[in-house]
Amino acid sequence: MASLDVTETFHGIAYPGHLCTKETLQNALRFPFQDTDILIATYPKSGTTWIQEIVTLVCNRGDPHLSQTVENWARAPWLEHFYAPALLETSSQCPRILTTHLPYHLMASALQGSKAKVIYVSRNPKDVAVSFYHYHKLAKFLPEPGSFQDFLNAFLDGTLNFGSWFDHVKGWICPTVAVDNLLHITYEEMKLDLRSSIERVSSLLQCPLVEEEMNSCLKHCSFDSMKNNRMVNYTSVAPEIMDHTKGSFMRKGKAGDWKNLFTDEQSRHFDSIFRSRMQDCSLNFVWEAPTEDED
Ligand code: PPS
Repeated sequence: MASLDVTETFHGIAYPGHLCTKETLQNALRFPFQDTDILIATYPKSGTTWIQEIVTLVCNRGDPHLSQTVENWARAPWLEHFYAPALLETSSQCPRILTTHLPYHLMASALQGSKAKVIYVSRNPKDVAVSFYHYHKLAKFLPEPGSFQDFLNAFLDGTLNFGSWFDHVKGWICPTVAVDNLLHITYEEMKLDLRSSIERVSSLLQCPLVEEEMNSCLKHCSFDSMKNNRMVNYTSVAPEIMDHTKGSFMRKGKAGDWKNLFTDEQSRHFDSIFRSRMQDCSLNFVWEAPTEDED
């Protein structure tokens, strides 16, 4: 494990050297998928931990034992992180739940011809930027974020760790070669109607749930449950790695929180870059919080 201030640059994208090396990133590109695998792909702060929890619960028919006893990164490891191969070698979990923040174009050849099921979660990018900004203050393996204005410029330029949000979303949603078995779900859909989002996941995974199992999934993947679950809230991470005095990983869990940080000018500038970068992609994002969720 490298020191916290190392950045690894791989195919033009920066990654935290604390978690990834060129070798671990290269290995992820050649990952031998099994047909039963489930791959969660996200740009950071888009709902990764939430979908990891949903998938874990659906695969276990609502039984929270695994999600309350094994940390998310151990039961749904990031393929590009240094610890993944050792974990997967000793795991008997079936199906395997895997996670990646890598862009589609880097994962394409490993996925080609595979029957693995892929779940891509996206979130409106203004909320992603705000969540990521706060996370940079907490996570000691990411660079200091500077002012929000500086951070936002870097987000829009695609120079942050994990690269450009625009390229990531467009790559996975409009891939050059169609990915079989890909479910695209948004953070806002999960906020608005968690039950039907879980139904879509259970249908992709061919794991139909009876009412009691569904209710258990709903209960255990609610924001309040997850905020209090040490297996997903990262409170067990050492303070040298995450400075818990600077904030919580499970911060607000809201849609539309960007309105509390963006100025009108920042929002207008963001909209114009968004329009130009996304003109070749017909995705519609939900930018406003549902009424009951407003601050
Ligand atoms: S990471 O670091 O990429 O794995 O982060 P990720 O899990 O993708 O994103 C963290 C944000 O997701 C919010 N979150 C939730 N929101 C609503 N309901 C549930 N159950 C939930 N679980 C996680 C979390 O609070 C982070 O968003 P912000 O806006 O910072 O609160």
